[in-house]
Amino acid sequence: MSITLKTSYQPLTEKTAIALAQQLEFFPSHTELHCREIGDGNLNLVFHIQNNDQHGIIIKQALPYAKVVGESWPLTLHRATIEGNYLKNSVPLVPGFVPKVYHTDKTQALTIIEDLSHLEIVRSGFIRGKDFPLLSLHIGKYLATTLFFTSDFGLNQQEKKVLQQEFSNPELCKITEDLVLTDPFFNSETNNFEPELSDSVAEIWNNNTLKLEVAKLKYKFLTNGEALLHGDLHTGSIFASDTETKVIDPEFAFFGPVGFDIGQFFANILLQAITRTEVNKDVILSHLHQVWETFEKTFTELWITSSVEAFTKTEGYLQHVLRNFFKDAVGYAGCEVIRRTIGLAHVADLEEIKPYEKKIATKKLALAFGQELILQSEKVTSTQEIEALLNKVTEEI
Ligand code: SR1
Ligand code: MG
Repeated sequence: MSITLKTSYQPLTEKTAIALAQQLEFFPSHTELHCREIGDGNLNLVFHIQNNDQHGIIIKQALPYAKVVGESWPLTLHRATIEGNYLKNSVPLVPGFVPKVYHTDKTQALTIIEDLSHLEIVRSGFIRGKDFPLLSLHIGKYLATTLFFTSDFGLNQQEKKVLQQEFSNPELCKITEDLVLTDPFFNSETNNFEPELSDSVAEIWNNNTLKLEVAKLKYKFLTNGEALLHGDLHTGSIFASDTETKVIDPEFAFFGPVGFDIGQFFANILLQAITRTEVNKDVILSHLHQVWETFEKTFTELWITSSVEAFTKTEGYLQHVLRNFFKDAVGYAGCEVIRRTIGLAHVADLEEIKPYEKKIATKKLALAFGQELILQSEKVTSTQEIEALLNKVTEEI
């Protein structure tokens, strides 16, 4: 059966995805192909196409609305162009840590990348008890390299401003501004939480000191274009194995505060850590320590070897910059922990906890811990102190 592919935007089906792969000659003609729609995220279609020898590609297509809510929430297809451009920009910087991009199509909102089916989404792997021993070493290097070379420390001022225009991403930024940095702190319609959490949630909504800190973090997110961020670096945006790590889904990319990317990674490690018992918690927390250690070390090396900014030789400047990144990361991590507990988009780490009473107790812990992260972000100066804070909140609750 021959399938005609439209020239105007058309959501793919498993059949038309195969037809597209054939038309683009990813496989020799007459090869038998198998396709499955595997998208389990909130926004897009994802097709995995393989031949009988297990060689394959992944076709990602943006939908013109937010899948998690439905057609009532229209969403720009331009995010596919942002995603393709981010990956193309990152390949030369961190070739090992992002997938190869084979093809992009603006009209069809497509990004076709290498097959990653030999890897596993980190969030699912963690829930199954996997360790991913190199994950935080890889993500620390990935963060330091992508962020340094798109910041004013590693990129020429003119080039940065041009790149900043290319990565203007207002609609996707608005999602984060609302869902991460506003709605969970007010009685907003997008929030979604169990009635048993009402008292803890009311505490958040009534805490002016907390809200003032969140307001500052949101303002930084709105105004501080430090470097090109991935913009949604949670453990569902990372494929890994024992030896490999690939960061995917950079459709939220834009120039924002460095601490946001680091903080989202911190938060999603911590969201997994709080679901664990003392016995198997350390292996997860080691990712928290190692990601920052690696980030700090790699960023410092790049600062010394590859800086384009005259003031980077000024004593104390690097320490000042790193301190601000860390402080912001702790604050943004707190916002992410809270929004993944009571906001619109939840995480399986918490949702899959059984029985129900244990899920509620863990969510209460997440809310208390998220608040502490935000409130203590000025004081906390190391990941060991974050761990100590988690232990303190766990004991108190
Ligand atoms: C409506 S989108 C909800 C969430 O999914 C994405 O992965 C982002 O994390 C966003 O906040
Ligand atoms: Mg995503």
